[in-house]
Amino acid sequence: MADEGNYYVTTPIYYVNGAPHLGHAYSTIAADVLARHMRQRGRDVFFLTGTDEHGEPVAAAAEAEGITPQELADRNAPAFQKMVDRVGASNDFFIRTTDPGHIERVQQIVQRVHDNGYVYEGSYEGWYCERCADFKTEVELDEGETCPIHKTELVREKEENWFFRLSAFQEDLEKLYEEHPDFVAPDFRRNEALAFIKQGLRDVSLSRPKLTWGIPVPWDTEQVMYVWFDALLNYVTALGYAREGEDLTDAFWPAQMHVLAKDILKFHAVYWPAFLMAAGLPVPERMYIHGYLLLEGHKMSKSLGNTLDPDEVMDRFGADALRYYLMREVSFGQDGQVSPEGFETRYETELANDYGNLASRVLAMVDRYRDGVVPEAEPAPELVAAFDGVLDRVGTLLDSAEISKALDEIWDLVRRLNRFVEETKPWELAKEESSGDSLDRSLYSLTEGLRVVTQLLHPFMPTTTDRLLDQLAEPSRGLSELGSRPGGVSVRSGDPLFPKLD
Ligand code: ME8
Repeated sequence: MADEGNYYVTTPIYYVNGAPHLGHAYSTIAADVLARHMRQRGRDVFFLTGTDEHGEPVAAAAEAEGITPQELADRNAPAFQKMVDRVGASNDFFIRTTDPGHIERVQQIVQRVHDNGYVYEGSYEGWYCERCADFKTEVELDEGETCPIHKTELVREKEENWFFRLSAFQEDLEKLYEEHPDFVAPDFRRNEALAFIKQGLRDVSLSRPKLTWGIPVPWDTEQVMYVWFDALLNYVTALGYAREGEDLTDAFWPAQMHVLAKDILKFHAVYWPAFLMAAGLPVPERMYIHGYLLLEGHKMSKSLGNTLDPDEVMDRFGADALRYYLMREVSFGQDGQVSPEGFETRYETELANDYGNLASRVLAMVDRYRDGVVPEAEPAPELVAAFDGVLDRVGTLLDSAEISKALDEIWDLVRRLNRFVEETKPWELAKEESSGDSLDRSLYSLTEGLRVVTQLLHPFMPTTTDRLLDQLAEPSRGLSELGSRPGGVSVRSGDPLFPKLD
């Protein structure tokens, strides 16, 4: 596992021109799992999320509604804050790019990039996607000059404005990728970004002359900053004013992990490190590019309706079930289908049966056969073998944000514990006085196993595991090894963790 210094993790900041949806919840939950896990390891964590409020996409949406961009932002940002809270995110700050603290710091940093000689006035003509707020290069274009992401026709735009000398960082970026193979994960995304760099970098717009909704360029206040540099800088500016009277920049920059999806790879993996270099700031350690949740192609479901609406799922099943489902169903890094049917299957077979039943059975048996007191015994060797090294394995996977792989490791142990129940059959051991030691060992091992997996699952399902750890009389939300807690502790049965579906 990586050294245990500070850990700074971010999500993209979401555009306020629409309502929060499952995709936004997904990135937020993923980053939250990492933040919570790192806190378990005793690292000092800063977790940032927020909203991207400037630029064309927001200005256009406001215009369509006949309100000002600021009004639109003020109306929609709280919906994102609510979503973030609802999914149980433990973010340390919620940045809005209209925060005066952000605006002021963006201007300072851009001025530095200018003073360092990486800005010039020029003109540019190219294919522009308004929804991406992005000039596409020839290789990025889909057939017929359409946007590869939105599939819409692009506009031929010509503008006179300020440029960022991205081309000056060609060699530095290639070197960065070579020296830090972990900079972008998964590998196929790294290769994609590197291929983009290797094809030859062209300078990019730093400002937009026609737009008024944005941060004024400090040396030319007739123009506003191109929204992407304004937005990317949130990762640095937030540290300057998130905690009143304190500047966290030295403690937390560079970030350990940016979490984002493939749609914004180029901005993060190419523009962002170059811009930081131009400002004389260190580049982030890693970024993880996850895939898209796909919702099409699923049929009506009686119980959940025909979309996987995060609010609806959370109303009925709580945030933990949604968190678990999203982290488990889609292999992190890949695109993946999600559906109400898929949710119900995982809920019943894994949450209610594999885990919920395991917890109920173990606690009920300790209650019935040992008056609720965990017996004193040594852990069974077969479980010791299964649990051996799991903290390192999960930790190493989460160091590289391999979230679904980490969850797979943990779930293998949940299933191993269920098999252990069937193998040792405590209810039969309880019939024979002479099997007392074997029963003690079985119940001790099961309680320990349940305690250890529940701690490991805590970042994924904070509320449910809090409850279960309380029932297990385990005060720590950290991580521990199987057998590290002696018997003699009183535990409590309770209601099912994941009640069966009607
Ligand atoms: O791009 N599946 O904001 P945005 C998974 N403001 N994740 C998804 C998703 C899906 N179907 N749809 C969206 C922006 N996301 C900029 C970012 S950062 C400095 C500025 C998630 O509101 C995913 O994280 O369009 C994706 O990268 C992000 O939302 C895009 O959010």
